[in-house]
Amino acid sequence: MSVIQDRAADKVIPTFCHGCGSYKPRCGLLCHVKDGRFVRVEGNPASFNNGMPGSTSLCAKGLTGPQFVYAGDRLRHPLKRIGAKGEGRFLRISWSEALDTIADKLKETKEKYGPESYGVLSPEYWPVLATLGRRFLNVHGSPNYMHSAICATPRMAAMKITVGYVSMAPDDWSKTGLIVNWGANVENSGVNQGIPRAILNALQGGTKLLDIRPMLDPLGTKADVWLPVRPGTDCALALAFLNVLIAEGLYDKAFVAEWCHGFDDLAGHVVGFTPEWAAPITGLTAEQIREAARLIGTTRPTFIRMGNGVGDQANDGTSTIRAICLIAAITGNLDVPGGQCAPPPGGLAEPTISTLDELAPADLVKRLVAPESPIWYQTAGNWENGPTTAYYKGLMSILTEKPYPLRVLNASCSNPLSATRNPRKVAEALKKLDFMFVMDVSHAPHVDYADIVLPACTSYEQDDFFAVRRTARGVWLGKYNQVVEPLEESRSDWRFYLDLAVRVGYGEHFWQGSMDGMMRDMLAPFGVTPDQLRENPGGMLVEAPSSPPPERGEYSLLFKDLPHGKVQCRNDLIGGKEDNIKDGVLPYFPEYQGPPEGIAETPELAEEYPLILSDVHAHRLSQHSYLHNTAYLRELQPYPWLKINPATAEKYGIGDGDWVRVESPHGWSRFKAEYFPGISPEVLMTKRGWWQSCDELGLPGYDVFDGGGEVNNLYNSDESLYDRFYSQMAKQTLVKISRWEGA
Ligand SMILES: Nc1nc2c(c(=O)[nH]1)N[C@H]1C(S)=C(S)[C@@H](COP(=O)(O)OP(=O)(O)OC[C@H]3O[C@@H](n4cnc5c(=O)[nH]c(N)nc54)[C@H](O)[C@@H]3O)O[C@H]1N2
Ligand SMILES: Nc1nc2c(c(=O)[nH]1)N[C@H]1C(S)=C(S)[C@@H](COP(=O)(O)OP(=O)(O)OC[C@H]3O[C@@H](n4cnc5c(=O)[nH]c(N)nc54)[C@H](O)[C@@H]3O)O[C@H]1N2
Ligand SMILES: [Mo]
Repeated sequence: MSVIQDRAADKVIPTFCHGCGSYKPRCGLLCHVKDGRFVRVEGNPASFNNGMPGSTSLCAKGLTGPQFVYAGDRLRHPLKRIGAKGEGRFLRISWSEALDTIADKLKETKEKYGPESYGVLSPEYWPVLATLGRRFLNVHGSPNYMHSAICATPRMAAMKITVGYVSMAPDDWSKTGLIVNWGANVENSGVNQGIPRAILNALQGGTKLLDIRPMLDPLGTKADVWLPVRPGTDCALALAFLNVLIAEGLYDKAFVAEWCHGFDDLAGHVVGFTPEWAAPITGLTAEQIREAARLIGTTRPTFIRMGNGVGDQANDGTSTIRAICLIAAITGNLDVPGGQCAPPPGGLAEPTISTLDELAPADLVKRLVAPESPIWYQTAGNWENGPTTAYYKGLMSILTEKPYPLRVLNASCSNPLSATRNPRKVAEALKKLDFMFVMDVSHAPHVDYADIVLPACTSYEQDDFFAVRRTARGVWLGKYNQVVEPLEESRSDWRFYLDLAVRVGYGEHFWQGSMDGMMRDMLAPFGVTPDQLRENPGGMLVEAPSSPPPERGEYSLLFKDLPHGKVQCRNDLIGGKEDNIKDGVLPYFPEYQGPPEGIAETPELAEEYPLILSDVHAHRLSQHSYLHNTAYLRELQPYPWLKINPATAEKYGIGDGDWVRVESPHGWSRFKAEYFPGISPEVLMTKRGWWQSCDELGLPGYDVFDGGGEVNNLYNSDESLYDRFYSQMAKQTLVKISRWEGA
């Protein structure tokens, strides 16, 4: 490990940040240690990922690394439950007893109920779960890797089935004529990683910006056009854009003739979806919609950045992304410089573990308890790293026992009472499990339902993983380094998995517990060793041998896996095939379904619940539902907030900063009103995940059930409404509000 000396610190250790979702590229850090304590952190100018070369910048989350390590709610010892589930009474035990208990239970339930009775929660492909966790499932014989169904992969799949590839940001934003920021939160999700700066630079150079998000976010204030679409109605907007583009001839006729399958049928399909049709659904005016469509149709090249706010968390998410991809396609923007760029051909991906699939039984996918997408779609070419069960539906199998119940759950690195919908139902399911173990850094609410609890160390207390960024030239790789000793008995997630595998008797597939063996295996495809990475603390670029700078517009290659080798305006890949609910077939053309509850969708309900509620996921002052325990961040974001238009607030007698009782047809939670004129008077927005307390500031955590601060308590969880291709769940509902008078 490289150690750089400096005046104030005893040593300065380079490593990488974990703070923007574990699956995202990570910023390079220099961590200052004094008297064995992690005291300060700054950006590593030698790193590849802090905004621009040589930058020492970090975001607020990155700067609070030391507070995260020494937070008061850290788990410090292995525990076993002695009270009732949910009660929170535990007894301290040894690591050895904890590992033996879990290993015995896994062996016993495999024997008694079959290996598929074991499920692993992994809403976003957390690296340790996507690699070691997946291998463990394969060796054990269970397919039940439980992905959220609402993080990125539904969006990626919808892109692949429509245009054959998952688009990425342009190599050079200055070549882009129009950026459409559609449900992407670039000011928050990865703020220090260069994209906001690249966009602002492009705008200064004359690039236009169309921002499609319900709230006026910082980037929206710089936009040429901001469309405050009603949450969950993007599909109607996209269909209306297609209507205008086609009706007004604003499409690339040569591209359409050569590369689009079923364009005339699509044109027929969208005839009725006029801006006048979409206006009362989306809350926009027909003129706003028409003008925005013309902007897209007349500006080349256009790049549409689709984020988690569009497609991933709407019941018609697949149709929405299909429609948006078709907008990009027919306007001739697919894989042109500055446009909807494809990733480099071939090349290298994330470091993973070899033989992941080979270790799995051949019929594994057929045993999924609740397939995230239809089993016919879950093939090696389509999945990220193996078959997936949908998170919420999988948890519900515990209650319904259909097609069989999960019996043992590994609920580590994820928080099922806040990540998905309907925490009450989820808690019921957790209570009914035979056995659950949780490895976490903090005492998250689901910990109280675990049989065995394991203390995880933070990324600053271990050196078992890599930072990664895939670029057009190859893959940047960096090695994590241990900054300080793990707190008390906390351990790395990687160490835990290797040790567990050996105890269950799977050692031969887990390098007999050797971390070095695992790392060498993961790095082998890149031709580098852990030691080489240690010598390059800012990271190193591994050039992809088979990928020269990409040629843009190689359509015969890009569309080669699509029927007819063309863009699917009429989707022959999924159209007419059995849907994932198994009571119908998937549509050939994108179809608007809309939120389960909405002003236009359920007008009767809107009489009692007149306001629309939705939320953001990424926030620059938190990571998922945690980091609310660190003082610097909590000072800036002290309470579960509710952005509300002042006119709406005044109508209901709610002052700025008042607590508000927000009640939907499914439950009630409370938030603090934040007057915000940049939101439609009929829409309210919040952020999910508020269970954590901040001991240093004496600020409380909140319950995840009725009366707490959790927005997921308010949404519809009816599985029959979920997206019929990829199980996306809506995060929009109708609510009524009043001032909350409680203490
Ligand atoms: N700081 C920080 N960074 C993170 C994370 C984090 O927790 N904190 N998490 C990581 C993870 S796991 C993910 S998935 C990514 C997500 O990162 P992004 O894809 O950028 O997604 P979100 O934060 O979900 O933001 C979605 C945006 O869409 C808007 N939006 C909400 N509903 C709608 C809607 O119905 N229609 C439209 N058009 N817009 C809508 C929201 O206001 C928000 O601005 O971020 C990653 N990076
Ligand atoms: N309403 C609504 N719900 C959403 C979203 C939304 O936009 N709106 N977004 C969805 C998305 S995109 C995602 S990805 C999911 C995310 O859902 P989850 O990944 O389940 O996120 P968290 O609830 O923050 O749970 C993460 C847990 O990991 C713990 N943890 C942190 N670091 C470590 C570590 O190093 N090791 C271990 N073992 N544990 C650690 C934290 O303390 C926390 O308890 O949420 C989804 N849920
Ligand atoms: Mo996510």
